[in-house]
Amino acid sequence: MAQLVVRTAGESHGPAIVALVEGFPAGVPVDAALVDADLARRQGGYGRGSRQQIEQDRVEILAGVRRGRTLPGPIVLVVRNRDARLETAPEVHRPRPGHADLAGALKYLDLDMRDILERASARETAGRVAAGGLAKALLAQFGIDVLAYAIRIGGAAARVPAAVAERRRHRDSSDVYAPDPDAGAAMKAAIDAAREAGDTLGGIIECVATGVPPGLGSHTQWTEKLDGRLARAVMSIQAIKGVEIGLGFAVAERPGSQVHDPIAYDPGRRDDPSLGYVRATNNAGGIEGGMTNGQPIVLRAAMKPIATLKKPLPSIDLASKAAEGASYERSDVCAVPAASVIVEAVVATELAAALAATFGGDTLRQMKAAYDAWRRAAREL
Ligand code: EPS
Repeated sequence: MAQLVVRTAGESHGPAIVALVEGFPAGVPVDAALVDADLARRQGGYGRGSRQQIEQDRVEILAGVRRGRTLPGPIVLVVRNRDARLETAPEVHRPRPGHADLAGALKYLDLDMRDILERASARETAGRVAAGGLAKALLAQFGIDVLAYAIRIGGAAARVPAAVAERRRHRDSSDVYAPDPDAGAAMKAAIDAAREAGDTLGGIIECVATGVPPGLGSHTQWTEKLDGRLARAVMSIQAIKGVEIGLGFAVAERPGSQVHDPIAYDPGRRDDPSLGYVRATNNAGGIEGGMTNGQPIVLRAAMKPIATLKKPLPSIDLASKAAEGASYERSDVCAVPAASVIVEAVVATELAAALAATFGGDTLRQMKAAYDAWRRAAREL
């Protein structure tokens, strides 16, 4: 069984963004409407720019699904670009600080940075969100749920309710995808102020995965450690500059007695994902030794402000080397809400890959049988 892997292809203004999903178990029911709902959420969120008024992202399943179920074999997902004008899009000669422009121009010895930005663009994440929709469909079969939301935009922070269902309810009625109904106004005001200043704004996204059984990932090889895999997946999202799990950077300030989560056993909770091995705190964020421990996975990502500024930062013309403002066509002011949808998708994909690796990923049926057998044995341990 091949490892579950997602690859994408496509340029921001090319004909389409494509995702190739390999190693996905056969027999998983797939609902394209649910994928489309995530694609629509990714396009939305307060602070998005005018490109999203042009695009209407929908998934087309070109291969690997029949009669609503995944087949054995690769899956191809396509999201068409409406603003497809790759051949005629103007050349870009003034690199934007913070974007891939300058590093890419020097790497590929190319004065026209159009060739770089087209693939560096966050439009690529439409493919990762589409693939994440499949991953979520697999996880749902095992009662695993992944939820991400914006907890900070610029200086405005959200309160995070204890109940995950409450977070979801608030997020789904929030323009900024925040879990706190009282935070939206301040977050939107911060975005408005940045827009008026010709500036952009970043923030922090939190992601929680519930229903995750213990033992996903592995302590045996660094490449298989789930915290490492999640960090890589999330850090690879455009504009993400930091990832933390559980307490994250705050572990540095506390002694061990205030970091590690004491272990107790409650036989009444043997049917929980924790199998009854309860923890009063979850500072580890659900991962110990590179493996899930039965507690919810908690991860946060810091997103920098978007690099394309209406009031451009100082830059140069790459050909003449003369000082000039960086290129500007149009841009989002803040894409933190959209990025929360992407974090949710890539975390779901990594968890689906770890689940398939642990319980054998040829077919859903085989995975369920292996999962049930393991659970029975674990309860009797
Ligand atoms: C992006 C630039 C903008 C964003 C784009 C990411 O596109 P354009 O140059 O066409 O205005 O809108 O994001 C998307 C198109 C998207 O769907 O997320 C960039 O340079 O990264």
